Amino acid sequence: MITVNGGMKGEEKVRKNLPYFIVIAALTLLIIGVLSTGRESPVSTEIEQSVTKMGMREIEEETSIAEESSETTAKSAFSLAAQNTSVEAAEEPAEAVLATTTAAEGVFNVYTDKNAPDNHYAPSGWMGDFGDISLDLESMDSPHSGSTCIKINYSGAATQGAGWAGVYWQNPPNNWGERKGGFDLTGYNKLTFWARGENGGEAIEKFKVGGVKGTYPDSLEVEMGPVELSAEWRQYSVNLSNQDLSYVSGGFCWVSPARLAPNGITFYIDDVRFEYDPNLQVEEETAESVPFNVYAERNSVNNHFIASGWMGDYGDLELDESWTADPHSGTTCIRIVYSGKVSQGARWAGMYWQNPPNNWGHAKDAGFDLSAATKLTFWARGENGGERIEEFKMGGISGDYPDSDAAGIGPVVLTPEWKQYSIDLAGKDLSYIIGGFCWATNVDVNPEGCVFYLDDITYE
Ligand SMILES: [Ca+2]
Ligand SMILES: [Ca+2]
Repeated sequence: MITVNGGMKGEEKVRKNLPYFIVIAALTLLIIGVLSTGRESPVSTEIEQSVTKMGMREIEEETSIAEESSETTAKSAFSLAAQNTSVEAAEEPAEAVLATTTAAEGVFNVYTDKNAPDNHYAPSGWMGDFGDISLDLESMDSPHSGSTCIKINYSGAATQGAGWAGVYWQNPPNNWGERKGGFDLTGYNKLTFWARGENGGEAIEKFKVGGVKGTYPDSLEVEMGPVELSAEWRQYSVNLSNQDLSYVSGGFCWVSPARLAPNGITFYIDDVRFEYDPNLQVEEETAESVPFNVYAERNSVNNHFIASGWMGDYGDLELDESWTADPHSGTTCIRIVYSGKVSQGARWAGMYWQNPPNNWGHAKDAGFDLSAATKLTFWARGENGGERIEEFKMGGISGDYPDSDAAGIGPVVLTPEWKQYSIDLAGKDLSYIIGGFCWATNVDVNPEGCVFYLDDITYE
């Protein structure tokens, strides 16, 4: 399981505030539209129309927007679904819809095309740095099907300070589990979607089905990722076999951290739908294949652990994971400065690469099964040579959900040239690894501190 780097504690708050933000934004747009042009808002995405319909009924009645708005939204299936929900008729219609689509074509659409009559969810759930997101539901830029696809730009600018962003496709729109909604999708066993990046190489940390909490929580939460998109359309699949699909209000979701979009990314999505595949097997929890990187390059989607666990005199440490001078591979390596100033009085310092970030053993179902690995290799060099690292290790984090084992080497005296080191993992239980890599040293063997570099930290 991959978890978004940082900011997750703020997710609930942002979620709760977000609908009001969208309502206010939609109201503003509508008023501006009415005042300036005498017509409805020029921004005519379905999300805003749906919000208008659901959240601004009083205002609609007071102004004369209502007729135009309902005429427009009547074309959108999820607005109809939202109206159904608002009269507490959620479950029966959902089952009826399921039966119809199963018999007719075996698919249940989240999105196929702008104004398609069977789009069942609205991309209304903007999360995290929602100001970093722009979303075009009717992009005509080489859609995979029909005349339109969804175009998403994520600037990665961390406008709200969360450091991540994402969008849920919800039913009814803006429902974070406070209201009954969604669909009983029992009988479907996978979600498929088509995606492409503007240039290729865009990384999305995860796509999800379900996972909305609240009073009426989704009956499942399944994640897939990370995904590195290609410039050509490609179909992706989320295996839902053996999952409880009896209540799905969050039909589809993408979430990604800003660190994977340092210069912003633009990507496209089309033909998101639930399907039944009679040949699909239940997905076993399988070990990761090797090589498996802890770190290879800055912002790489293949970096699987985060250097979040600073220990001892953490105030003595500086970390730069984008160091461009003389990397071992690619264009970047890691530079670590240990000042040896004993800022916290510990006289030692160290750093864990964790999954998810800051996981000291409290996170359930975290980390990776690295049973396929027989060694952990990494490249290191010292600024001057002679820097002494007391221990390089993996695993060893305790807690309620601890690492399944630990292994290490040391002390290691670094050379000024890159040199590869290896930690033997033969015979180790690597079935649950949350602390992917670690180093530690102390001021007694580095009285003036030290500067050293790491690159290509890899399970093999
Ligand atoms: Ca389409
Ligand atoms: Ca590198």
